Amino acid sequence: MLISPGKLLAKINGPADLQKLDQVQLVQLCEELRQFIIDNVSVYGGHFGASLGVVELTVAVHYVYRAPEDQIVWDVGHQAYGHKILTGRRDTFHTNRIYGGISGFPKRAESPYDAFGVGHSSTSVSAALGMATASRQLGLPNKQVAIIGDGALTGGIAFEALNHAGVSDTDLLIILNDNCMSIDPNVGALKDYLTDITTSSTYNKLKDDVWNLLGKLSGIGKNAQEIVSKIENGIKSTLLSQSNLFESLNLRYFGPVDGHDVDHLVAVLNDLKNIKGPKILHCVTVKGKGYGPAEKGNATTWHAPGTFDKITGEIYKKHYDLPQAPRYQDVFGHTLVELARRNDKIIGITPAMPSGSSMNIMMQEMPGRAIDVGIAEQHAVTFSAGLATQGLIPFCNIYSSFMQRAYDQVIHDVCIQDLAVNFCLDRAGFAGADGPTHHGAYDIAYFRCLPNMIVAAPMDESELRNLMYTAQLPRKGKAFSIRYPRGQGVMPEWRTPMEEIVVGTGRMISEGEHVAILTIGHIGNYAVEACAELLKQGIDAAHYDMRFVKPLDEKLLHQIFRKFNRIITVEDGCVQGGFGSAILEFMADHHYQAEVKRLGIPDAVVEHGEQIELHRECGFDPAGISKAVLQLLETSVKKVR
Ligand SMILES: Cc1ncc(C[n+]2csc(CCOP(=O)(O)OP(=O)(O)O)c2C)c(N)n1
Repeated sequence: MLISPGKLLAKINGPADLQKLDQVQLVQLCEELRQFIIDNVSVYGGHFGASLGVVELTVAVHYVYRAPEDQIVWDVGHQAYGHKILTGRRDTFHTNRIYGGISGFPKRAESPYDAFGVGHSSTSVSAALGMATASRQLGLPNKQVAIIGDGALTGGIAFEALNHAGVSDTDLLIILNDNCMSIDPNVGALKDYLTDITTSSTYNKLKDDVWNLLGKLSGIGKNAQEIVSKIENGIKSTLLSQSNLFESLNLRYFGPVDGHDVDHLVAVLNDLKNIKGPKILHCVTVKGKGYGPAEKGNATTWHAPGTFDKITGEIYKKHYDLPQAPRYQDVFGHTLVELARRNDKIIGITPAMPSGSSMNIMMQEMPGRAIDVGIAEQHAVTFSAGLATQGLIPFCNIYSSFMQRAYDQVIHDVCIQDLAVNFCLDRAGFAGADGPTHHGAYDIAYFRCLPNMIVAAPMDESELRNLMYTAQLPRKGKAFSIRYPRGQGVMPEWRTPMEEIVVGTGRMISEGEHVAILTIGHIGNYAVEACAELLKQGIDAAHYDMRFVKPLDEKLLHQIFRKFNRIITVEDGCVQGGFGSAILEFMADHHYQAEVKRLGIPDAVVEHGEQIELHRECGFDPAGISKAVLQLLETSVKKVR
């Protein structure tokens, strides 16, 4: 179903067309853009509230700045739908996040208007500052704008960049898109500070007084450029730097302004464009703006609601006749509460993903026992390490791809000190529609090489519960990581009694003669399907769910390598350095000889799509596993001949 744009939007094939409009037409364009986003996302799904919240900002920025020469860098990028639509992707927007379609995030390979690829948060200021510094060095006149949310501003790298930007010789503009929301309500002292400077009558009066005074002194009225040159004389800096965090970092602070007043935004941006030096414009916006159900409803739900009826606001839910297996994240969330009730040393930590990880279940049921630390994965890990030094049992839940941010903290603060921190890695394996920035491809490889690290993955809900149960039992040191994928498991009756799994033990799922399939984690369920299919063709494949990549179940592996000389490994993770590599190392270390075929994520950037589409593309869906078995048997037979 192709969705028709409004009259003005239909004519915008790039920012140049937008810039031809009269400024008075921008309000209507905003309306049409907003409607186009609503029409599309309600049918095709995707991120929602954030893009609606920046419609006016997007139009104003593209009206005033000259992309792609001027570089507009979006943070996270989930709010950049309007930007995509205005920059030549209106007619492909219905393919957003769909296999083979456009990406849900800005992506350099997709468009020259996407100045920097994103998906993970808090990078925009660093990237735009790099571009601004390069322009200065190359003598280019172009401008750089970083657009960052109040949530993304809680990430450490954003502060590192502000710290640098304040002493940089650039004209960088940072636009702070402040809607008081991350995915869940934003947290931390900075959030309070931003609310404070937005609403504080004392601060705003002080600021107004300074500006009025400057206007009077200079006798030139409120022209921002001249005011700023006066400000440089020191009056503003002495008065305001004591009361404004950004001013004290040497960034000129403008605002707060209404981020939904497109006219005013255009006027302010036109002024700021000519102001030298690094500066920040604080825009106050509303997530979901202009769509009643999102504006009035739960902003977390409307962050990425799935498909919905745009008239009634009803979010479509699939209905099933039979009970369905739960999502792994919910099994994690409920099991953590169950364990925490019995073990008062347990504490939950999430970096800004309470609802994404289902840690919100514990936050609601046991306030104070689960903590959202903001978009701060590095801090989440070291904070967990600190908790562990005092004998608490942290369950630090971080998406596999976001954990990449905290690698040094895992090594330096957890593993080297041999601290017993539990890491639950959600979204391990292909993440699906979010694409390569979010695929949890590398965690097996990046964790299995670390000392004092246990690496485990459950094949089903019951195993997840048992691994979590095992991870909270008393142990001396060792980090314990448990990875599981996005989406549903396989057990509608998942509340099984919990029992310990001896660390480093795998299990046999089915016996066989011709070939052994070794799997790790949920992907083992594909192998079950493949074995059943192969059996129909007279091929008897054994299947082992290894459960641990580290330590490996060596006893079981000796049995396997003594019996089989044809082995297939399957993992929803990178093949290089992953689970299959661990099996090859075992084989080499123990002088076995076998033909080993490793299935998993190849050494390439795999784009977005449904998880099953990506598994198929990479050859480890059930049919791919069967095919690999047949090929292995065939090549072995040929070799014997
Ligand atoms: C490193 C990292 N951690 C977590 C996330 C998940 N995430 C995506 S959007 C988002 C909230 C961003 O909030 P904000 O920057 O305020 O933007 P808003 O959605 O409110 O417009 C989070 C936590 C991420 N993308 N990257």
